[in-house]
Amino acid sequence: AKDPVRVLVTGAAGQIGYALVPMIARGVMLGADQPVILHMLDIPPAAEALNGVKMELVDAAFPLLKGVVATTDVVEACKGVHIAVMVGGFPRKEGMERKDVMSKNVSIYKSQASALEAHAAANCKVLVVANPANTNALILKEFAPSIPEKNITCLTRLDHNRALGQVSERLSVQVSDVKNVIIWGNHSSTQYPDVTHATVKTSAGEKAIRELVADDAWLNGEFICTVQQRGAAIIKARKFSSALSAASSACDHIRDWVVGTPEGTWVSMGVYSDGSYDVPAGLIYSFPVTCKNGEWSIVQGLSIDDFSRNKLNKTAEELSEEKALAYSCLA
Ligand code: NAX
Repeated sequence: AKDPVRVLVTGAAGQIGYALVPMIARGVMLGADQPVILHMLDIPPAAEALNGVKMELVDAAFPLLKGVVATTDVVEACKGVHIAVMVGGFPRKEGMERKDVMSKNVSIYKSQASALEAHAAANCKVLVVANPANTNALILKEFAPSIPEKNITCLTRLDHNRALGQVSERLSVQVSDVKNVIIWGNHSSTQYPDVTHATVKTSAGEKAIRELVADDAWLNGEFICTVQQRGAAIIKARKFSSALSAASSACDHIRDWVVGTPEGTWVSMGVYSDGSYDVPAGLIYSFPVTCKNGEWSIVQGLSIDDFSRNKLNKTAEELSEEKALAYSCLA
């Protein structure tokens, strides 16, 4: 039998946490033969609710779940973890300035970075979900310098999956037959969902989405807006932000990173930019990646037309501004 993998979920008493921990305990994230020990962190006001989640995990009698640590102590939470899914953060409340929200999250991610650096297992893989996800991940990277920068990522897989879903609905094809969309940039409304290289499996082989949809106005307009604004549409409909889809996409992100992407398929991940596609180095930016042996690599050599170039730049500019704002909060 395999040794259990320790998975940290911060903000575990929240909405996404409540959807995510049972998925992890069922093997959705790491596989049906991989035992797990869940480490759940939240803040003192949520301690009782967190304990309730722990009770439900016990009650569900998950065969793969070999232990649960539920705590408000960040050191205890980070001890020996192999995977850290950072869902906890400070939400933007009505009337709050962007800078105030940033400042709260910068201080959270700074201190959690130090705890991970000191107490997590060597080679711990980190996924930041909490917004502003890219910039929180960047702060975490800055304050955990001994964790390899390749191990610190943020979630844009939900946006990627939303793009697959929109194409599948538009063409009335199975979502599993659609692949290689790309989310470029920030997990925000400036992200660029790009279908230029995406394909659909048909009985006549793989076809380009641009050929099958044959409606550039839709692909360059409504499609992009729908994906960018999907989070807001969910809030409007549900009165709460996306939770089950966020949790499921977080599992997809970690699973593909650990197990690998299928041959010929890429996914979107927010990763530390090395300057590929002329994206400024030193931002956490969403790129198309393939994964193998537990490491991601940015897909190289894709053609970028003027329409796309402009959109890649816009979202990079926003991330540079966020980075500057985050650093001004540190000063
Ligand atoms: P909730 O408010 O339901 O849960 C957040 C939890 O984090 C709460 O239980 C809170 O007590 C806890 N928390 C706050 N500060 C903490 C700290 N310092 N340490 C540990 N825990 C802390 O929010 P939820 O709907 O679960 O969303 C969580 C985060 O995900 C938000 O920042 C949200 O904006 C972000 N999202 C990111 C997405 C993505 O694709 N990257 C999509 C979904 C979601 O909007």
